[in-house]
Amino acid sequence: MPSALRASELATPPRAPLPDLSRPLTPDELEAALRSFHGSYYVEHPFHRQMYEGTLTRRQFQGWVANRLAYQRVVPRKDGAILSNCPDPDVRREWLQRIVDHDGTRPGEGGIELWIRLGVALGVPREEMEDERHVLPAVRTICESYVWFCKSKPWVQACASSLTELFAPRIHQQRLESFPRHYPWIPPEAMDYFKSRLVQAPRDVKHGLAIVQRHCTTVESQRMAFEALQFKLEMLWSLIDVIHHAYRD
Ligand code: AHQ
Repeated sequence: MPSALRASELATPPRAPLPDLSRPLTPDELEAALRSFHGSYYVEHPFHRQMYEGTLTRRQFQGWVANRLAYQRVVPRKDGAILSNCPDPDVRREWLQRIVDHDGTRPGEGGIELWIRLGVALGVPREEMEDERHVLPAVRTICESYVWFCKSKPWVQACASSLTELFAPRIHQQRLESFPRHYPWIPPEAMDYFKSRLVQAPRDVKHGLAIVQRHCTTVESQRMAFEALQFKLEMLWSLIDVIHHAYRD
């Protein structure tokens, strides 16, 4: 008799059945199978639903932006881990751009700076963004797990974990549309980060997908690519779940 046990809210992302791997998938089938995980992307989380439906409070926005900086700051570190494990100079040359996108080429530039400016636009003082005083221990642990994953797994699996960005344009577009509509107190310059990702994410996905399609040609390597994507989907879900529960009114 199954128990009546269930978490108090949508605590687990909707899960699609794993793709059928009775034989290796062709590159196009592999892309379609990776895209079939879209239902588990954290855009479906109640916190993000509240965000684009217009019911998020300033405090929730500020808790979110301050904590999400911890994620933005681990991105170039996990990309550095991938570079350290990747033997292919062509891949390294292209993957390197991701670090420049986040760190810029000098202080005061790059995506992490744009995220800090988003925080200031949402009302969190720059000093409180930069010193991470509001970052929850669980958020920091979850973000570090992404770095450890990319340090410890084969580089192609680490590349596969970045393919949650197959689904990211939708979440950035939703913010660009919903913020002006529901949150007139948010200044337009706050959108700069999302606009930058609408350009960078599709470019990164094209590169990451090509790597996975080129290297994952067996049932086992394709299964590991799905497991890498599943890990990252659950990592992002955990991240927003902790923020959601920490800042509920
Ligand atoms: O701002 C984001 C970003 O720079 C990245 C890098 C990429 C990766 O390599 O894992 N993933 C990612 C994501 C960013 N923003 C998230 C958001 O919700 O704003 C989405 C996230 C992703 O989907 O992985």
